[in-house]
Amino acid sequence: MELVFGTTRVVALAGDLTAQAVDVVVNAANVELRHGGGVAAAIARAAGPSLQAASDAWVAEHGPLREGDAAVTDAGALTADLVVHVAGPVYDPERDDNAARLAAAVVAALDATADSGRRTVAFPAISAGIYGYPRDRATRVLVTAVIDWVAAHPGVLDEVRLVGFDDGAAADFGRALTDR
Ligand code: AR6
Repeated sequence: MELVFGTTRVVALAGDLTAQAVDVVVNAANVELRHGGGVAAAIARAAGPSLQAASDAWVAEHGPLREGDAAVTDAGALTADLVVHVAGPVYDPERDDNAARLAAAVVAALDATADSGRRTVAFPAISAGIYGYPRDRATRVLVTAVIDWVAAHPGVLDEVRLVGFDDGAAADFGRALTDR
């Protein structure tokens, strides 16, 4: 599934985020940048030890990542040049700001990608794993945030890839794109 907005493609697909041939891979991190589980652990494993070391150095210098901010590290052995780490919200059904917090993570990742001068970026379904955000809703929030950002930043990125780990996740991204 693919939509084109000006010169920017927004693509939904199934696959392994760590294998994407893009400039920037977005990590669904925690604020400590301790990449112990989920897609973060997969990225850390595929990138090699330099990624966790760079993440530790980032936290030592800046303190824990704030929600709505991004930390940029090199990508070690990944095909990508950079990893942009953002922390999505832990989903809390008692709160009414889950979507705004998730959208802020997306914006932070896209801003950091643009600031780096890179033009292609791949996202996982941030918050939709260990952080418990219902995946169909998380993917809608992610897609809306991406499309709004792309509309506000024409010509800045060539491709935004939304990578579901399985066909179900890719279908959620695809539906969210189609329904826009
Ligand atoms: N490629 C693409 N998607 C993946 C991959 C992969 N290799 N592996 C998992 N996913 P999660 P969160 C999907 O839990 O909910 C970590 O421990 C997965 O199926 O990685 O934001 C961090 O360090 C799900 O749909 O991220 C934090 O502590 C999506 O990626 C915490 O988990 C996100 O799941 C963050 O939790």
